Amino acid sequence: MDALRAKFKEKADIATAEIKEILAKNGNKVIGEVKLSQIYQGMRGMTGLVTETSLLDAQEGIRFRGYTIPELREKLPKAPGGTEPLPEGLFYLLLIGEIPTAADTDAITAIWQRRSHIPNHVFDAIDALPLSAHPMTMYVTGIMALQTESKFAKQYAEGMNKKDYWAAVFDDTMDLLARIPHIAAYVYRRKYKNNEHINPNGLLDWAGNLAHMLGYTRDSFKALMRLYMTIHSDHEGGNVSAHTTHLVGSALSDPYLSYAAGMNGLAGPLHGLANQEVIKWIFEMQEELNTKSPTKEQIEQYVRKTLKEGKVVPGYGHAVLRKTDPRFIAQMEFGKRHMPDDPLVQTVWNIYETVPSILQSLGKVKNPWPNVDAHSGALLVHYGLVEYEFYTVLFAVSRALGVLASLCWDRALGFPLERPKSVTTESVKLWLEGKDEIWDA
Ligand code: CMX
Repeated sequence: MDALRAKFKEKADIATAEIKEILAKNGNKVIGEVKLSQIYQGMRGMTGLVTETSLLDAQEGIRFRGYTIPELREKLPKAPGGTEPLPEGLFYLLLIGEIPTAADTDAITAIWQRRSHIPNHVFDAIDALPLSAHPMTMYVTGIMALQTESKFAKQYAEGMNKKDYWAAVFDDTMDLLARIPHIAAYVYRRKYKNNEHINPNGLLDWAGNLAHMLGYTRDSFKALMRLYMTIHSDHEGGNVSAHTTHLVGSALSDPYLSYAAGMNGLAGPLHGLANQEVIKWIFEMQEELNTKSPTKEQIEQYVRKTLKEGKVVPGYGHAVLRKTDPRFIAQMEFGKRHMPDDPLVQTVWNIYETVPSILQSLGKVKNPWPNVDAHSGALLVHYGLVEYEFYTVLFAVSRALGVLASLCWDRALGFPLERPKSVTTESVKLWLEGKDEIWDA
């Protein structure tokens, strides 16, 4: 822990000095321009924040610290005999900016095992919710109850020097990451497995242990969890979950409060909840057509019906990406390797061959291609994890790696309270008439 923290501080000090110099020389340079339409239409394409951990290219997809997903699958350390990267290594990469050694990765596994204890009141808080509550509501309730353990909140109340914010955020980050797999598994076993819980296995890696606590023992499911946790972790800074965590953290709300806020955004159907919506939509299609393997013609008709009813096709489209999401492709490759004959997985591939041309023909959808959520559920169903309302919780566990690594950077770089300017339509009208000088200034 101390070695990782020291290495992070070393990197952050170098970056702080670099940014200071960049701003001293170039702080007045103009980056892009803001159109009126962008203010009204979700700030698409408007550069407005710095996120060090990853960068999204509309054509190529995500790069984590400069590395593509195929590169990471090759370069990041793996579990003994494993084929997929360990998320611990991905976290090291996001935090430090370098590919870790196997020893670096093992050290993080050991820290997270040591710090994984969860106080009972967290489970009591989850238990206070009705079983009918959505798993994301239970999960975020667990995170909020765990906020009692925040070192940042405690040290701030005691009067912390602002130079030390980063260290307290770092400590909370490591504690939170150590604990969230157990909270996620608790939610799953409580809601779907008769409240029969499985103790953590201190010999397993972070994602392997999550698989174990969920109750799925096959090695290939553990491999899926490692891949899943790695590819869902980060997608630069503007997406709802990352941006919300960053925004709330800028008020110096501690990492527990900031992460919980971000995950409430992930729970929206246009963002992370789309992974449950995809499988729900496919199950409904199978039921309506009375077949487990609909033909491409049947899929086409069902897609057209969905659109006619004024609904979106879940798992398709993206606010930034303009081609097939490499996270979709990574999961497709996993499916081809482990379950090529699974009818549901094949249906996902048939949907992939059907939907883009239909969405393209609408003339308004900017990206007709599948995103990460189009594929993930079918892989989980293959292993028996059919309770699709739980899927966004898995996304949330993974997303913690990215948004918390970024929060460490936010405080280490001394980023201030985020507070963009907003306008009213009245003020826009005055501005258009050349009457609102204050806004121009
Ligand atoms: N099905 C039907 N219509 C779609 C569509 C889809 N999959 N994707 C976009 N459109 C529509 C939009 O609803 C919009 O229609 P209106 O003008 O009538 O309002 C129009 O096409 C233009 O939208 P866009 O600029 O292409 O997309 P946005 O940047 O506004 O939205 C997203 C992006 C992801 C919200 C949208 O594509 C969508 O709703 N997709 C389905 C939900 C989904 O899969 N979300 C998960 C995204 C990944 C993640 O965050 O996990």
